[in-house]
This record gives sequence, structure tokens and C-alpha cells, in this order.
Amino acid sequence: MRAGFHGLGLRRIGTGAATLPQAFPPDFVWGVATSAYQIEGAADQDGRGPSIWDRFCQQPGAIADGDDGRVACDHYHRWAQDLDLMVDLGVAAYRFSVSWSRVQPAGAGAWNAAGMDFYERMVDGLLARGLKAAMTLNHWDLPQALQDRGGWTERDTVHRFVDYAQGMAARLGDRVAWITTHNEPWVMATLGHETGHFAPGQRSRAAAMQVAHHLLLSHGLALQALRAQGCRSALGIVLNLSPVEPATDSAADAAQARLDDGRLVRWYMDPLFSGCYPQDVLDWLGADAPHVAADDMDSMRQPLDFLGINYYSRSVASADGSWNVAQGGLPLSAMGWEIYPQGLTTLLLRLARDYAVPPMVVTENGGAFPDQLQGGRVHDVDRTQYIASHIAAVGEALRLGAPMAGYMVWSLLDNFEWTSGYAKRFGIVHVDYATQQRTLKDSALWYRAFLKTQREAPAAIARGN
Ligand code: GCO
Repeated sequence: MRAGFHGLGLRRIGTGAATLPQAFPPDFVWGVATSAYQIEGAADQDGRGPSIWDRFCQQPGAIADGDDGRVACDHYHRWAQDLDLMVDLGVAAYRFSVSWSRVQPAGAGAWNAAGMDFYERMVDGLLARGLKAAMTLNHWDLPQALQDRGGWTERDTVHRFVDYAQGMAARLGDRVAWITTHNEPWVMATLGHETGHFAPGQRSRAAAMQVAHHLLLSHGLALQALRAQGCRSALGIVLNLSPVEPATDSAADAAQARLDDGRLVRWYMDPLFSGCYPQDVLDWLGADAPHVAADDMDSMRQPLDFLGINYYSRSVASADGSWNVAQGGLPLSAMGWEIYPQGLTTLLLRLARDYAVPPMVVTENGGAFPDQLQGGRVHDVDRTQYIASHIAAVGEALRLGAPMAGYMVWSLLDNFEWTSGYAKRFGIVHVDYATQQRTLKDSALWYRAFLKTQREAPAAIARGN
């Protein structure tokens, strides 16, 4: 793959925003990503049980404008049309997630045939269109029934997840190219259980660390179980990672950056690749460190067929907490996140240097910007520049030796952006929530044109053009 990239040379096309390597390897996988709760809607239909996000959205003040995912993009009913959009864009792969409570409403025991059928129809629909399926098992929407029994703080949930993973793989493992166990365990642990910003809204550092441990453990045990049952899908996990940079060159900020890196990056990467938790973080946690049973660390470290990385911005550490994004001097997205594509190159190279990483896929990257739909067009120059510059950053990491295998835009559609509700739009396709009409934004048109150059590039070079 790396050789392929070098072999194609570095002829460049201008985007106005960034310079892109003209040709990624021919087998580099380009895709778009979504998640179940953010797009499906049909929350009460065909036997779906409630998830922790359904419950969380009911808490007054939890979500901007009191929004929820009950209807979202109505993808449950419009999936075929949405798959057609992907064909139109020319992507090779679609990363989606399964709503656990749709297929197994209580998170244990009985399966819901109608829910399973939905994902089967959708996966068959992808294959019929020549698209690869990248299935995520857990994109945050734990069945509420399991939360009522303690959720991810309870070790029993680990075993429930393994059963669920086995059920999904038994049904769809012959057709999905990739299976991801968890999406962003840091978010579920930290935002869900330490700061309480996300479902289930708990506020305990000890609980959060136990959750992180159970997520990693259930990942490892699920991989073992899926391999034991002969699942042939590529198996991996998706982490949200960032380079952590000190706000100043003071020793205190450097120490803070090291700790933050430990909590965000090494807490997840070290057990997956080295079979241990970072000692500096364990020391800092003290009594809040998770309970780890005898074989857990071995169970967690399973060979990965791929590693998914979600990247949006860098992280900046200041010991006194005084740093503010405005000080960075970088442009910001509508989320208030710094736009920092070179951080993605830095991150990918660091992972490749410090760990024996498998092929890496950027499984999410994109931006929310204030879009205007006018005359059937959305001129989202900022988003287009964001995506183009981050694809260039991936190309740079690849050129410098990181084993990059794919890139997926977050997101195909505007969708339910968690606590921001529908106010923040990440889609390259605009969704009119009143009519459910989809409109390709300029960023989608750009991505389509870019992917066309990628398909044509090898032939063009072979012809010596
Ligand atoms: C994530 C999230 C997405 C968010 C996106 C933008 O995995 O971080 O999967 O669900 O919508 O990150 O905040």
C-alpha cells in the first residue's frame, strides 16, 4: 500500500483549500459514516426497545432545543434512497452502526426479528450497489434495560455485549467487510460517566474508569468470540484520538499534556497493543483506578485487523485550565473546535511510531459549519476546505510511512448531533428536517469529483499523462 502511493508519485491537484496528493493507493477505501441513533428515527417501531439516548433526551435541558432522535433523518424508512446517494457520490464503503436495542430490545435474551431484518436488508442493499459494509456494534446507544442494571459500570454488560456481537456476526458476518466493536470508548466513559454531558449522564471518575475498562475488555472478548465462531469480517475498534499539545512551554503545561495524552490516547492504545495501562495515569487515578481481574489485560490485547481513528481537532493542555481555543489563533468550526489538519498527520505518525498498528482508517472526520440552503445549493466552502485539507493530511501521513487504509467523512447526512440536537450540521448532504429532503452540498460535489480523480488517477499515470 505504501509502495503503491510512492509509486504513483506526488503529482498534485489544487483544491483552493489544500494541496492533495493526486493519487492514493487504488485499494485505499473512501467512505462516509453515520450512526444509528443519529439518523434512523423509528425509535418506537417494529419492536425497538429504548436506549440510554432515548432516556437521556427526555431529561429537561440535556439536549439543545429539547431535540431527540425519535425521527432524526428517518433513515429507517429512507435507507434505500440514502444508499443511492452513496452510489452517486462514488464512495466504496459505508460505515453505519447497529442500534442494539432494535435487534435485542432488552440487551439480553430475545432477538427482535424485525430489527435484524432491517440491518440485513440494508447490508444486502449495500452489496447490491457494490458498496462495502462497515458495521459498528456500539455507537453509544446501550439498551436502557442494561442501564437499569448498572450499564457499562457492571461487568455483566461485558458478557451481554459479547453475546450481542456474536448474534450480529452470525447473522451478517458473511456480508460485512468490517466489524467495529466500539465507537470512541473515551467518549462513553468520560462524557457519559465522568462529566455527565452524554448519556447516561453520570458524574463519577471511578465509574468512568470502570466503564472504560469494561469497554476495552468487552472489545477483546468479542474479538476472541467472533474469531472462534469463524467470523471472516475484518475486526477492529474505533478510537477518538488527538495530539495533545501544551498551551505554553512551561514545565507545568508539559506535564499536563503528558497526563492528558495518557488519559485520551495511551489509556486506550496501551492495553490494545501492549497489554497494560499507562502507569502514570494509574498513579494519578489512585483509588479511582478500575478493578481489573486476573486475565483481563490479556483478553483485551487481541490482534486488530484495522484501527479506526476519529479525528476532529487537536487538544491543548494547560495546567491552570486557563487555555481557551480563541488563544490558538486557528479558525474554528461551528462546534468551536480548532481546525488543525496537520494534527492528523502528527497523530497518525505518532501512532505508527509508538505502536505496532494494523492498517489505520480515519473512520470519522468532518466539520459543522453554519450552512445556508439557497436555490437548491449549499455553498459550504468551509466544510469543503476542512475535508480537503484533512485528506491531504492523511496523504502526508501515508507518504511518511503510516499504514493508512481508508478515510470516511463524518457525515453523509446532517443528523442528530447529540447534545447539540439538530442545530449543528455535519453532513455533506443537507437534510431538510421538515420534509426529509436530501440535497447534496458543495462539499459532497467536491468529494464526488475528488473520488472520480482517484478512480481515474492510476490509469492516467499508466498512460503516462
Ligand atoms: C463520534 C461521533 C459522532 C459525532 C461526531 C461529531 O463518534 O464522535 O461518532 O457521532 O456526531 O463526532 O461530533
